[in-house]
Amino acid sequence: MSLTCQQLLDKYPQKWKTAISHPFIDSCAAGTIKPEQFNTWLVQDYLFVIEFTRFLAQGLASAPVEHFEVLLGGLQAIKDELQWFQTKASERQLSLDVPKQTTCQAYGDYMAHLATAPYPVQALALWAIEIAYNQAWQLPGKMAAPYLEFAQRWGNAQFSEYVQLLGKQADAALETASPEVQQQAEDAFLKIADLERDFWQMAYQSE
Ligand code: HMH
Repeated sequence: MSLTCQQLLDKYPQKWKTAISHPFIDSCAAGTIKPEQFNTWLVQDYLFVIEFTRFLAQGLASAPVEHFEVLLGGLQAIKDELQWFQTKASERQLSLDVPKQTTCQAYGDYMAHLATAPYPVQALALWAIEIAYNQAWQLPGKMAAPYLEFAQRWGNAQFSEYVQLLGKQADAALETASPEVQQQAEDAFLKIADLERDFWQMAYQSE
C-alpha cells in the first residue's frame, strides 16, 4: 500500500502538533500578542510567501496535466495573497525590505531544494505546508480583531477545500511512487513540521 497524507498525520501526531500549535497563535487568539511580535511574523511570512510562490510554480512545472487546475488556482490565490501582505504591511507602516531571519532563510532554501525532488515529494510538501496553516489558524477557535482576518485567510472553507484537493493530488502521485520516493516524501513531512514550529518561534526573536 502506498503512503498517504492522512497516514503521516496519524503516524506523527505529537510532531505535527508542534507545527500547528504554538503560544504565538494562542496569543493572537487571546489578543495578547505584542504588536512587534505579530509584525515580525507578518514581515517574515511575506518573505516566506515569495519563496513559496516560486516553489508552487516549480511544482506546477513538474506536475501531470491533470493536476494543473488545482495548482493554477493556487497560483491565482497567491497573487492575491502577495498583494494582501503588502497592504497589511503598509497599514502597519512596516518595511518589507528587511533581511530574512535564519529560519525563514532555511525554509526558503529547503523549498528550493524540494523543487528538484520527484513530483510526488513536491506534491506532498505542498500539501503539508498548506495544511499546516489551515489547521494552525483554526485550532484556537474564533479570534478577535485584528487577528480574525489573518485566521480567516487560512482557516476559511475555500482554503480548506483547496488543501483537501492538494492532499488528493499528493496521494495520487504517491500511489505510483517507488519506496525510495515515498520515504523522501515522509522525510519532507517531518522537515516541514520542524520548520513550521521554528517559524512561529521566530516572532519572539529579533535578529
Ligand atoms: C510559514 N507556512 C508558513 N507560512 C505560510 N504562509 C504558509 C505555511 C501557507 O500555508
